[in-house]
Amino acid sequence: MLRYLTAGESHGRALMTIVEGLPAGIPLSREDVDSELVRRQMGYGRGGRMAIERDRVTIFSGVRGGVSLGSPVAMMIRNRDWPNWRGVMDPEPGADAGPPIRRPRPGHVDLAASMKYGYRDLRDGLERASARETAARVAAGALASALLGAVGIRVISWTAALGEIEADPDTFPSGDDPGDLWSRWRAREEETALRCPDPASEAEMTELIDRAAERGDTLGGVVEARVLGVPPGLGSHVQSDRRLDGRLAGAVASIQGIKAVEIGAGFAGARSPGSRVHDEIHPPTPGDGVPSRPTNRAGGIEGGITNGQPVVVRAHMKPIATLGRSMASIDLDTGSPIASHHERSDVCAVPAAGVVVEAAVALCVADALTEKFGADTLAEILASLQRFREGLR
Ligand code: EPS
Repeated sequence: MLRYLTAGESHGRALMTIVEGLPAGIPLSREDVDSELVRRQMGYGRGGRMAIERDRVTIFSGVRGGVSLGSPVAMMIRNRDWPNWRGVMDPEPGADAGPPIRRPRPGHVDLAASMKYGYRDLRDGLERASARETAARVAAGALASALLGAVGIRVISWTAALGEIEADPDTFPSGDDPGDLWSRWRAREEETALRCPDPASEAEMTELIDRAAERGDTLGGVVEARVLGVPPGLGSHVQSDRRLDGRLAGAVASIQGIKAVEIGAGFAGARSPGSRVHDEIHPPTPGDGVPSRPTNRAGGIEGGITNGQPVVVRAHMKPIATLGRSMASIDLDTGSPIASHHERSDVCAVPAAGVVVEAAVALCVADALTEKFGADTLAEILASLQRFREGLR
């Protein structure tokens, strides 16, 4: 129902996205997108590029007078670094692209893309594989979040671990009111260096980043995202590609650097007996047709369908593949061992990844929402959702 594409190279002229299937009638402004782009650029541990870029969107279509039209929304984010790369990245023939990169970096797309596409210059693959592309995903996700926000669903995320340092789960944002929790954490996250709710762990994490930077090394971590106010009934058990857990895992694992995705208890659940994993079912609180659950180890999804509990997704990010120092590699011209190519890069982008995970999750949940409750207008979705909730009581 709701789908999107992105285009653009990291050091090309711009990044673009087209979002198709966004219902009509959603209040939407450029500022709604820009504020998400700004959040993605924050966080200790980013490299020189973040000092250059000031991501802002231009909306070309699908929105009129601050309201979505139901038609495709086309958006563009200019790369401010482009003038520095014009010669290297110019689409026109005859440009001076400079010497080709022939020393693949372990962990990056370099080697695999050169074998698949026959690239001679590894830049032909790395430019598109770059996590710069996530700016366009975040722009697309901001539209999905506007739809979700209009029906009372909020997506939040935070840094749960960085390198070997785990934040204390007791510090994670909690509360029953999605809007209130969302705005409280939004206000708090601005004061944090790493979008981590645990100040003691965050101090250790920033120190770890400093030490990695000194060594020319990089770090990964874990992001936790929660979808609050999500109704039961999104996704389906009837076919593999309709299961919401599979769709979420696929969307999140497709983010640059993400190597594992957990739903709810995830990895820990696999190591525990069923009696300590499955969430017992208790009668609904009066006035609410949704049976209550004293725990939420399922992460809000059972059988591929939301059960009315918050959806909990954890994304595990590997360390950035571009290091400030070299690793063993080969020269693709001679096949002989040589140190890998290294470029200016980030030390750690886990805080930014959290904002990207939010976008991916929002797009997935908004897609499932329109599937169940209508895809043409916001008014239709609101009415249908209200009828569904009444039917549960
Ligand atoms: C990236 C390498 C760095 C990051 C970039 C992702 O860029 P550069 O090679 O220009 O220094 O800063 O991330 C962004 C530009 C961004 O907006 O997030 C990579 O190779 O993935």
